Amino acid sequence: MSGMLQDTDKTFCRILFDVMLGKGVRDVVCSPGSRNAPLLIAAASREELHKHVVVDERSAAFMALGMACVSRRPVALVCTSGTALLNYAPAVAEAFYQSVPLIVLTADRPEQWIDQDDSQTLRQFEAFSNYVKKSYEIPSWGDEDRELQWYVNRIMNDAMIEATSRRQGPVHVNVRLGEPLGRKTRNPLPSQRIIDMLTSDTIANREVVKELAAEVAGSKVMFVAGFMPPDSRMQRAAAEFCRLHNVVAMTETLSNLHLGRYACDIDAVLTAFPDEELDRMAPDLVVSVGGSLVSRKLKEYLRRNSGRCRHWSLGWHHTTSDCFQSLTKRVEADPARMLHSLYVEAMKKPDSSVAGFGPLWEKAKEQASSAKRRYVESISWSELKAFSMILSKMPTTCNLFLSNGTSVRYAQLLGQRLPHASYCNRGVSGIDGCSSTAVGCAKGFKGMTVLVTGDMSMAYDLNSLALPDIPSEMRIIVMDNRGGGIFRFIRSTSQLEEREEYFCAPPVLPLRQLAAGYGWEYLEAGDEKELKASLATFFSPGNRKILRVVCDGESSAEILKRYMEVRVDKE
Ligand SMILES: Cc1ncc(C[n+]2csc(CCOP(=O)(O)OP(=O)(O)O)c2C)c(N)n1
Ligand SMILES: [Mg+2]
Repeated sequence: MSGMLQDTDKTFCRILFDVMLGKGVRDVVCSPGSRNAPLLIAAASREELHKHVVVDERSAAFMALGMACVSRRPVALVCTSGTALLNYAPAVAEAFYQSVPLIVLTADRPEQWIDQDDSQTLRQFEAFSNYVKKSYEIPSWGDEDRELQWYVNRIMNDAMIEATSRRQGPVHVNVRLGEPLGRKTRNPLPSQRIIDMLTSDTIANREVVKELAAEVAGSKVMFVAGFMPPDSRMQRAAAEFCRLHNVVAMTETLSNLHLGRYACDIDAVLTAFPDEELDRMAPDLVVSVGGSLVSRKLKEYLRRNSGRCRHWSLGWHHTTSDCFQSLTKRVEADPARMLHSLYVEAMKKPDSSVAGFGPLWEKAKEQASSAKRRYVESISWSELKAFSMILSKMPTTCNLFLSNGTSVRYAQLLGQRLPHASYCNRGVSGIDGCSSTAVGCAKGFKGMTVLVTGDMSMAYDLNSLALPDIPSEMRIIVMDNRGGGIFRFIRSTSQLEEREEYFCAPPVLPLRQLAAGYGWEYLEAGDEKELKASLATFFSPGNRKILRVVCDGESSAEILKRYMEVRVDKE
């Protein structure tokens, strides 16, 4: 998108301007200064932009306001550091209350130079926080770093979406810039990704939906579902959408979607084949619903293939959430209705060139699942074994509450037989209140609620046992592997000599005594035979029960690692 003129060598500034152009900005009101030199050069080198140079920032901002009022397009403002930006304040406040989109770009010094008696610096970040829809900050370092370039692209897209969506208004982007400021380049910059925002109003237009559905029909689609409460409308919509031959479903346990043979065992299939083979099977369109994902493998896979893939996120988000680094559409509308509409239209025009995509994954999934199943059947006493026994015996009428650590991951590996509903505190994934949240869930459900938790999480939230009126239909299974077992598994900590003392940190957990004190029946199992015997009565109605399952943490982590290494044999 950068024109033929020489551009600033500050890549971040070039990205900011290219995203603004892609999002429809045509006018920039520029005020002179040195700190903002890269921003002024970027504006000057873009022929598509009309530049208006105004020295007095107060008038500049009011003039921009007037232009945006009449053109109904966002207008950008560029000024230098220091008091310059404070002169924007009256017009920014007026724009906020008139709901006019102004894109306020202010140049700033690198963070380490703020409040250091260097000239023309003041605390700029969030200077307009009461009068803008959102404040952003661009760092002064990492101009060549691809991840930071993705970040700048994403936040500028978000800034433009904020300014122009729902009730419109000004946004503030504070751009930190280090010296040298006036250097230029002729190196081309790849064209910038533009993220579209579609609201219920946009998709009320049938032509828009038809166009989107045509794109779905012609693409290799991966449907990805993160955590969601159970919802029968969503269940129906997802089930029909995933019947399209060009769609593969990656639905996590916590999505509460039950798609039977249409769903993949996510971690099984993504660990059963070499990366190159999986990359050859990569989708070109990801359609996602729900919250954050448990599966690190799936996130890594989609990020690795982000260059060749578009991502449409359906549902309501508080910001531009670009987990797979390939977001191209935020569809802020009822996701079940959207999926249904896409299905109905896509069904009418199936595209044979992508019809093999679903079956390709289905075959891979079957091969992977059976290889992993054979492995699980072969293993000795371990957490993986214990989980497979527990989940196969748990009545499907139960609500399952999982704690963070490995519990939520094991359930996903082995969750083919899904319970009535599955929950976990995955909003921010803390181990602090899992048991208390599970008690709350039990209070809201007439049937049985089963909490499966780790020993550290249980020890953390012992107060949960003292909560009032815990229903008798509550069950707690504590997987006792002597502390944070996840740290014996994950790459970053598993090999550290500090691991056991500083990370796993086995807790003191006198569960038998606590159970007696708080009026719970107590069971304990340390091998397959004992677990089988405990499970025979554990899920029967009656008293509240706690089952402690004792496994060796180290060998369990090894067995889990080996599960991840089981590959599908070449035919
Ligand atoms: C409040 C809080 N503190 C720390 C963490 C980091 N953390 C994640 S998992 C974990 C260990 C959990 O151990 P446990 O409950 O025994 O489960 P396991 O890993 O053994 O399955 C810790 C400390 C966190 N998620 N939340
Ligand atoms: Mg543990």
